[in-house]
Amino acid sequence: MCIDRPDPAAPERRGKAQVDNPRDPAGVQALVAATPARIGVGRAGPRFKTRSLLLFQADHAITQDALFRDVNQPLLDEFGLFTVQTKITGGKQEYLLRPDLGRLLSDDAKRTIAERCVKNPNIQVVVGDGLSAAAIEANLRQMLPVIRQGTQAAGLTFGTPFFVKYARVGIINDIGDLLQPDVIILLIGERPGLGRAESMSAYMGYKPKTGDTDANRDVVCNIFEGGGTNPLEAGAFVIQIAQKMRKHGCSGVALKLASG
Ligand code: B12
Repeated sequence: MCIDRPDPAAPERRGKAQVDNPRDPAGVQALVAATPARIGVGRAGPRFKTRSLLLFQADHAITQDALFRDVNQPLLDEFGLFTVQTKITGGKQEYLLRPDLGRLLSDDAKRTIAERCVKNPNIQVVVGDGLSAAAIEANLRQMLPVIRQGTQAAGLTFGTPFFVKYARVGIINDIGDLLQPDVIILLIGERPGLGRAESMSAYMGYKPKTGDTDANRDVVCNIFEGGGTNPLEAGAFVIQIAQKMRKHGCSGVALKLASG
């Protein structure tokens, strides 16, 4: 006897209208198919249907997996990315509770980066796990080569890329202080939504340094295939932004004001 239920999160089981006896079945189905939002789910008395509840729980599990898992080491090896760590020492639990420590490089990390990386590149790419390992795994393979090629095609120098474990966006400042690049591009996993774990962001800053805030940064967000910003296009786009930053000598709000 098999007591397993089919996977409620399987693509073919999503996107089906569950309203009982709708007046316009095709209309409800078209609405449901048009969005990943949980609409047209029907109800069992005042409660969710079992199917909605199971999908909700499955999607929550996908989110937790993306958040608590480490980025696949062979992927980092494939791109020759060495790993350094922030000041987080107590695993993901501490990472979630202490964003301030995720914005600072450990002393070991500072030493390793200073030893292994080219100084003063035009473009410095850094990869960080952030809030989703799945996001890095889904997009890095496509996006990193495009950034590298785009940098070379623009006649710019490409710094030594590396991986930061337990990273927050503010880590850009410490790296800027150490390597003094023109532009840092930090590829980092976004906070996962329910069932949507593969969304990556590229946070960028011009000559970042201690004391800079998000007002000094720009972000290309929602990078994923099939509905988000395509990673190949995003790779080309971040190079355009980097060139704009270098032309105007600034980033973030100042860049908006300078470039109109
Ligand atoms: C969480 C979040 C926030 C939180 C951040 C709080 C915190 N300490 O974590 C709050 C609610 C404060 C916030 C505010 C804003 N946010 Co917000 N945010 C997000 C969200 C949902 C997740 C970000 C994430 O996972 N980051 C990765 C983790 C690892 O980073 P972190 O180091 O933990 O946290 C930093 C970043 O999240 C960063 N950040 C958050 N939003 C923004 C927006 C910009 C323009 C920048 C440069 C940085 C930034 O601030 C945190 C502290 O440094 C994204 C949605 C998405 N799809 O990414 C939107 C998103 C990034 N935010 C967005 C916007 C527009 C804003 C605001 C400008 C809104 C406003 N008009 O005030 C402000 C800017 C605040 C700022 N930091 O300067 C947009 C950016 C669109 C774009 N391409 O420019 C997004 C994509 C949402 C959206 N779809 O519109 N945000």
